[in-house]
Amino acid sequence: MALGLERTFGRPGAVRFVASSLGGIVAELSSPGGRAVVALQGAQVLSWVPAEEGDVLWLSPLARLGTGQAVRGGIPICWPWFGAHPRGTGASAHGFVRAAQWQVVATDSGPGQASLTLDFTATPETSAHWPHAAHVSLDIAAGKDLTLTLSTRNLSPSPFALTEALHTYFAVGDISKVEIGGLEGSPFIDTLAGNTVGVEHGPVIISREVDRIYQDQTGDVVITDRALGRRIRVAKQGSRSTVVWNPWIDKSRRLGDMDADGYRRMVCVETAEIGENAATLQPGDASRIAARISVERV
Ligand code: TA6
Repeated sequence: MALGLERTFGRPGAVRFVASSLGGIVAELSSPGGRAVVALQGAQVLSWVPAEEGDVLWLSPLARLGTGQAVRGGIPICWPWFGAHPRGTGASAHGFVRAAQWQVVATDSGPGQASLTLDFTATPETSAHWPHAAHVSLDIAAGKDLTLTLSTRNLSPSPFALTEALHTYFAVGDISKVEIGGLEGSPFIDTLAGNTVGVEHGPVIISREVDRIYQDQTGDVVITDRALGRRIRVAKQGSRSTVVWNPWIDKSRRLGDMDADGYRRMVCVETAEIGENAATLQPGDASRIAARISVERV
C-alpha cells in the first residue's frame, strides 16, 4: 500500500509514504524548516520536529497503530463529536474517525514546507451512532510552523450538530515548569468540578489533573516551557473553544496507554468548537477550524 501511495503521491525530498514501526502506513513530510510524521489511521500527526528543535508533540511510548484504538499522543482528530456521544449511546469518546483509515487526497511541497491532504466520507453506515452523511478533510502543512485545517461539509438532507477538536498533545520538559497564557478572562467549564463554570484569571499552572473547556476564546494560546527554554504558540481560526488537559497521576494509570510519569512531559491544548460554541451545519453548509503552531526560543 505504501508503494502505491508513493507512486501516486510521493514527492522526492518532501513527501514519502512508509510502513511505520508502530504498524500501519505513515506519511513523512520533510522540508528545510522541519519534518512531520502523519499516520493514515485517524489522519493523526504523530510527530513534528522544526529545524534545530526537539519534537513539539508528545507521543506515548506505548503507542501502536492498527489496534482499532486511537493512538495516545500527537494530534488526534475528535469528530463529529467531542467527549462522550451527545446522546450517550455508549459510542467511544471523541467520535469515530480517530481510529479510521483516511484517504490521501493530495500532497504538495513549497519553498518552506511539505503538505498533505487527507479525507474521510461519513455515511449513515459508517457509524451506528451518527446517521448523517458528511465529508471531512484535514490539510497538514509542516515546515518551521505546523498548520492543520479541519474542514467539514454537511452532505445530508438534514442539519446536524458538530463538535470537533484538534486534540494536540504538546511535549514539555517538566510540567511543573510550564505555564499556559492567553486564556486570561475566558470562561471555562471545569469538567472535574461537576462542569461548574469559572473565569480564568491568570496563566494556567498544572499541579494536579486539569480538564477545562474554555469558551468564547479565539486568541493565541502560548505554552511557556522553562525546562526546554521554548515557547509554543497556537494561533487559531474558526475555533472559539480551547481545552486544557493533563491527566496527572491517577488518571494516567487508569488510561493504561501512558507511561508512569508521562503526565510530567505532556500537556494537551486543544483547538476546538465545543460546548456553547458548538456549530449546527445546515444541509450543504461547511465549517472549518485551523491551528497554526509555532515555536520560539525563550
Ligand atoms: O480533551 C480532554 C479529554 O476529553 C479528557 O476528558 C480525556 O478523556 C481526554 O480527552 C482523552 O480522551 P481519550 O478518549 O483520548 O482517552
